[in-house]
Amino acid sequence: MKQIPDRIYATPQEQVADFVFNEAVVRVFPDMIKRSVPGYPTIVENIGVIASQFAQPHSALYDLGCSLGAVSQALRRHVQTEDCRVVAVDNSSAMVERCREYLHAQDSMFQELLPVEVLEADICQLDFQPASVVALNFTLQFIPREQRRDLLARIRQTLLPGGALILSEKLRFADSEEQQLLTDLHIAFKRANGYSELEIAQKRSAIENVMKPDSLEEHRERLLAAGFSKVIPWFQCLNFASLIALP
Ligand code: GEK
Repeated sequence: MKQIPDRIYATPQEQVADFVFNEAVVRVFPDMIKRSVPGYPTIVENIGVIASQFAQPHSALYDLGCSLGAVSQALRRHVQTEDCRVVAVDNSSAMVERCREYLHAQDSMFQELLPVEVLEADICQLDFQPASVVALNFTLQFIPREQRRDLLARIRQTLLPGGALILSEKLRFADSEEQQLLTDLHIAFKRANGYSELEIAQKRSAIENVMKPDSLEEHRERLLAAGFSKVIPWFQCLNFASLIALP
């Protein structure tokens, strides 16, 4: 599938509005996330691989903040556990509409995929069904900080024994030198992927009120406080990381 290049911030904007997951973003999202998040394709594919180790028969696999369903597709490529189903959730109607189309296209290309449903909903208001795998792939950072612990506690309660939460996030660092170095390296990554200084600066001011990263220590403490027993980092590339949290 040909990807439309992300040019959203390529021309100067008088006032850069807060970032929203609207139709304009949906159109360029696959290109945007691949050129902005170091390690994204590796993380997505391996969420499928990891999920295949934790999936339990007769359970749900959640993809929370699914965007266009990249994680749902990876889950369906890798998990073959009996009677599992994928539940993909996003609160952007533009994302949900396109996600349904993409998953439908996957259905028409492959046989015997896990069933999937795509819900347009706020993940903070969701009634969870018993689940063996929950993926929050770069979504928690968009949830208001004061709601994060409660959401994680509800995910913990919905997880079956032997299941897992897979949590990927942009990280911030308490040490200012480390924070500066990794921020500079992330900017270098974006530059190397063809983003101009103007695009990098405008995207940064669009996203800074909307996306609030935490440190690895904050994630670990919050996950333990929410009832998880163990937190295992399995991937980091620059200031982006992914963790497995066990119930
Ligand atoms: C991927 N996981 O491609 N309820 C539901 N969805 C939400 C909420 C909420 N309260 N808040 C934000 N979102 C995807 C990438 S993108 C990350 C996830 C990024 C959704 C929002 O609409 C968006 O689609 C997604 O979370 C975050 O693996 O763009 O950096």
